[in-house]
Amino acid sequence: MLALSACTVHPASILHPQGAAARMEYQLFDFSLVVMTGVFLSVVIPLTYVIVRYRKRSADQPLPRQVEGSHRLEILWTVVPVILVIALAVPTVGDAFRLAAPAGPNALQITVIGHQWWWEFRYPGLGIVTADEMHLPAGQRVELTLQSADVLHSFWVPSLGGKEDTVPGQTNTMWLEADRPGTYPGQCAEFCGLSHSLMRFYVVAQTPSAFHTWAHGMRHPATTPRTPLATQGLAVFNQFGCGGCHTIDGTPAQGKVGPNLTGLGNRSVIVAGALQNNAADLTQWIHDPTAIIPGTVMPAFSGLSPQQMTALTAYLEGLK
Ligand code: HEC
Ligand SMILES: [Cu+2]
Repeated sequence: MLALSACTVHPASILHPQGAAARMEYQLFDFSLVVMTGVFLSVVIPLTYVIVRYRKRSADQPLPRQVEGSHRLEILWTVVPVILVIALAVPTVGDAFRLAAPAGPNALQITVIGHQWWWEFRYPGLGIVTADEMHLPAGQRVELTLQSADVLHSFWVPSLGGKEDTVPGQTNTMWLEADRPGTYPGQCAEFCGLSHSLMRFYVVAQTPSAFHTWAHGMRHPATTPRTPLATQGLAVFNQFGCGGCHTIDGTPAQGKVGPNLTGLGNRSVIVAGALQNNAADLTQWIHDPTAIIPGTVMPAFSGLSPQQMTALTAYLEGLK
């Protein structure tokens, strides 16, 4: 069973690094595993041999000759561990500095803000603000500036790099890079309240041209509804005060409590990846958010009629 459990390739695994930062960390992991396995075997094999070879064979067997102290052995088992600790420390400290170094002038800058319980991604150079899905160009270094809107969170994309905390009132940085286009799951790795375990997100690495297409779409989002149904939806959005908490660029909705909904139609997931981006899931969310994210500040809008809901979701889905 144990051997079989190693068969799946899980996308969120430090054991399958998909970028430069993750690979450095994985190589350290591999190296320590080899060293530690050597230490384990060099203790357990002689120990097992001694236990079997010198066990008490009969009740009247006398005690063996008692010996005490051996300078040679004591020097050996002091010097060997010191050498091993140095061998582990040199690459670890070196990588820690390499990972903390600035990502270079060509790095794409993204600000990551942890909220209870969702992730906000801002691209200061591109004028984009979004949530849940962090897009980046594959093969290019990305420098992350990490902040928190409320409590401690920890940003973690296992297959792309290590964890870095988002700390209230403080700014941390890290860099990461994805070798190839793909979708890499991430999650909050620091207990941050009731729905901590639901605080997920995705890193969507794209070819540079696909990334630019995405960025262009996000910078020039639809702001006016394109169908009569969506126009009704905008009225519902205003009537129920959604704009008090949500921003939609180019509209009067400028709320800052919840995720920025600009370009929402371009996303594949909503609500920290707990739901898909379609009319049915949006309806479920707007009707009863606490059923999905216990403790969320978004109130339930159970008073919407089915017609109002259809119009509202048509408006939201059309934001692309
Ligand atoms: C009191 C503030 C508040 C109000 C009012 C509010 N929301 Fe929200 N909304 C939030 C918060 C906070 C979240 C993030 C929940 C999470 O992921 O944990 C959210 C999430 C969402 C999401 C998912 C967005 C994403 O990026 O995943 C949608 C869609 C949404 N709200 C639509 C609406 C609509 C439509 C209305 C009006 C009917 C509305 N909200 C009213 C606070 C609010
Ligand atoms: Cu968190």
